[in-house]
Amino acid sequence: MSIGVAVPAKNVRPIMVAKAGGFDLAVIVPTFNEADNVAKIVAGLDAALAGIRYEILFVDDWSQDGTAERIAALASGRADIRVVRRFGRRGLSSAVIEGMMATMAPVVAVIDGDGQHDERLLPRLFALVNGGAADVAIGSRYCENGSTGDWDSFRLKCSRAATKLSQLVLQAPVTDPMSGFFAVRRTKVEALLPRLSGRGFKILFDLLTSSPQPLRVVELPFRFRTRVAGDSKLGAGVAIDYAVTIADRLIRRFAPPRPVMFAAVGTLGLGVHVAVLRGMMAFDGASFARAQIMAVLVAIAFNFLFNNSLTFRDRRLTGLRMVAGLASFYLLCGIGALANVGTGVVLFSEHHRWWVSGVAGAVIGSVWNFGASALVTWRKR
Ligand SMILES: Nc1nc2c(ncn2[C@@H]2O[C@H](COP(=O)(O)OP(=O)(O)OP(=O)(O)O)[C@@H](O)[C@H]2O)c(=O)[nH]1
Ligand SMILES: [Mg+2]
Repeated sequence: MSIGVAVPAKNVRPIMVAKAGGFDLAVIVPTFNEADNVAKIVAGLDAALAGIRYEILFVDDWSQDGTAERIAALASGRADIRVVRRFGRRGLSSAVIEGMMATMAPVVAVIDGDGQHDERLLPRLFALVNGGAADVAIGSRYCENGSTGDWDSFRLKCSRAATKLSQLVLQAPVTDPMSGFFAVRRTKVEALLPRLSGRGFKILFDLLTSSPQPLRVVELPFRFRTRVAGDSKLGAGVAIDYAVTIADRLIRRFAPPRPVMFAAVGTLGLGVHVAVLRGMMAFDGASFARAQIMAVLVAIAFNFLFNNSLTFRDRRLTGLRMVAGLASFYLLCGIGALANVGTGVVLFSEHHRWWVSGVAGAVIGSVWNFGASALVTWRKR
């Protein structure tokens, strides 16, 4: 297994030990319970990639069927096979991203660990990216001469529907945006990293829809093989994750600018405020003061949650940071309310026009809330 130094073993090919990290291509192989498949994958890649300086990087999510042990045996005495093992983690997309970031090779490719992708296509995918003809080169099941192989009609229909749906958010037509078989320049992925969702199964789709400029894509056909050993990890969760990703991208694309979104959330928050106030007074018999205090607290929390998920989704707070963020948002909105009342009172004492004073106070308060929360609660990190 590679530790970054030359290993003088019999079966090490000389080209691989010339320089630690001197690979032109890293083939990322995500695995989860693929023990009976990994040897074939390595043999297939070795045969297909002769003449290219490549390393094979497995990312295994703590498989319990001995996958990592089999990989270790294959890697023994070879500097060009490594495994990244993740404990307590699952997720194909995140596994692939972490694999890509664990190599210094300028071009990274992804191939399934169950033998369904035709590794003989890899040299051409590599050449397209390495030579600069494409940002991403995809092995496609749906372009001319491509094939999904022996899928039953239900799976075919689901895959076709998902592919059609994806066109809603793709910037340029791609026949197989859900392919798990592609090559890409590593620095491209690095640049897109902060924008990737990293969720779910479809890392290629994530990459294509995260780029502000359309990526230059070339697709080459291949025939999807039937899984021989091991079990499929496709399930209902994958479909749900996919739907969430599409919704996420639609919101990202059509979301109005931040201040407009903040104002829209604030307007909804006003509705929540009135509903809580009315509810507490009508059903709980609370005094106006108590109901108003409760309504303010709930409305601020509502605004915080929605702004966190929508307005500042790119700086979204989670876990403990979310709790601290809510506290700071309460504080800032409190100051905003004082600014609101203060402005109103001063204007009213000068002009005696109640509605001008009221609206001016509200505008000042809202502008403060937006500006201060952008700088403090959802500050750039
Ligand atoms: N590291 C890691 N790998 C995963 C995970 N889920 C799936 N994989 C691997 O990703 C590849 C694709 O998963 P598959 O279950 O084969 O998905 P598929 O090819 O779309 O479906 P089938 O045609 O039914 O095999 C395989 O090599 C899996 O072992 C995961 O959570 N973590
Ligand atoms: Mg598979």
